[in-house]
Amino acid sequence: MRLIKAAGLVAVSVFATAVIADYSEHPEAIAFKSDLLESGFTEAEINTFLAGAEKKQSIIDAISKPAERVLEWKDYRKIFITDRRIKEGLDFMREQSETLARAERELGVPSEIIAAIIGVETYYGRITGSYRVIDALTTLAFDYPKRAPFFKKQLREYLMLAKEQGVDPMEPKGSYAGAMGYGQFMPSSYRAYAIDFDDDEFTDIWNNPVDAIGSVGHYLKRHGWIEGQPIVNELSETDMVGSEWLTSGLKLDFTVGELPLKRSEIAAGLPSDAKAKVIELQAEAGAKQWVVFNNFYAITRYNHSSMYAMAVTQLAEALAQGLLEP
Ligand SMILES: [Ca+2]
Repeated sequence: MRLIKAAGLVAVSVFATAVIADYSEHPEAIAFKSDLLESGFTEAEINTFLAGAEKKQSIIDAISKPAERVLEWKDYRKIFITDRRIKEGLDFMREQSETLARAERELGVPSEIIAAIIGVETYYGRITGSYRVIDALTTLAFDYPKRAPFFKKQLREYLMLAKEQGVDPMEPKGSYAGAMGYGQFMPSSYRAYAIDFDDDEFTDIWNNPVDAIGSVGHYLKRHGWIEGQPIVNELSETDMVGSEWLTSGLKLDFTVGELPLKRSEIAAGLPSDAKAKVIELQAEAGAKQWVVFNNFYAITRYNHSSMYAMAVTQLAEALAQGLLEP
């Protein structure tokens, strides 16, 4: 009798584990399901998506430790500003020169900035992520409470995107956070900002570099990129400002006129009411400062990090320079 009871308990606990592993039965998924029903999915569809999704501990481990939070600039920079990334970027820019030129003309964002973003994100589309997007988004929506509201929204957007595009949601792959394609767009950004840049009536930033280039340019334009304006200017040691001017966060807290800039060239011809701030990062030789402008802020809308925007800017400079060389 005892043995049978014990065996029964074991069976129950195995069953309970199995239930939690299936996202269609996960307690967190119940409210989510009713949201999706309102977005036009059937209960059977939703259950199929969620039951087919797998929880991945490696995703939770990865998101708990993004590079921006643990590295200093001198080490972060070494990941992105490399001979290889510059060389592959020049190849990409030559292959896609027509599309990049058209994006620059129509969207006002320089070719090398678009290329640099795609280069930093995915090595120009070569490494776009190996997790199934459905696994990444369900794991983070239901088993990572800290960001659950954000990832529930992204999961909903993803399923809507797949439906709109006629794509099986169990197929696409992406980063551990569910970012997809050349430019690593999250599902909500895909739906809001990706564009069909080759006019084949399918917006494909997963596999189509033309749509990806147009979409990255469009994203920056919609996030306030101003054509022809500078991004950043490095301050020499004698131009550096006092620490009281180093505000936290990414928002441009000052105007060019308010900052104690010692030479007018530092603001690169911007009007005195143009927004700006000074950031300080740890370079090889110690602390370094840069004054950053509107277009730097626009790049941080892609990834909320000064180091990210600085890496994109410096990679873009290296690419522009490389194109001039024979
Ligand atoms: Ca297209």
